[in-house]
Amino acid sequence: MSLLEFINFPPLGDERGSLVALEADNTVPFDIKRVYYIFNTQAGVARGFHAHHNLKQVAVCVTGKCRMVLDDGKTREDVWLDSPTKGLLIGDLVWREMHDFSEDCVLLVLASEHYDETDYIRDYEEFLRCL
Ligand code: T46
Repeated sequence: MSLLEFINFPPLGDERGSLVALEADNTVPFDIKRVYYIFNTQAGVARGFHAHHNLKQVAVCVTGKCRMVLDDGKTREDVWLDSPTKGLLIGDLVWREMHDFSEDCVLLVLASEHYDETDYIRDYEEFLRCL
């Protein structure tokens, strides 16, 4: 089974343009406790390189693109997030890296929990031990 679980957000809108609605427990399969976005990532910079003990997230590039790598300790897969209607669901205990940000990239992330630094696993060997 693939690690890549997508959520296709239906584009709403009309002749004026498009709109995407992200709704907790509906288009997003959890209660959203936190929203953050990553922008202005400098050329050649990669981010992430960690996993979480207890955090579900949906990531979507609302503009621009970046390449998301997911790794569950057995399989490593990557995907371009390059559409404001393409969400990627990231579950617990999945190592993630973000690479190849376009200059205009805005990566929006919806999270199931409040920010908690103790939830991060930032060492890959420790991540493997947690599985
Ligand atoms: C993830 C990927 C996709 C906060 O204070 N509150 C927050 O909610 C977040 C997300 C971060 N921060 C602080 C912690 C650091 O001082 O912002 C700084 C940058 O965070 P970090 O280095 O963790 O950023 P990324 O891009 O490596 O990872 C982030 C999320 O932290 C992470 O949960 O899954 O994006």
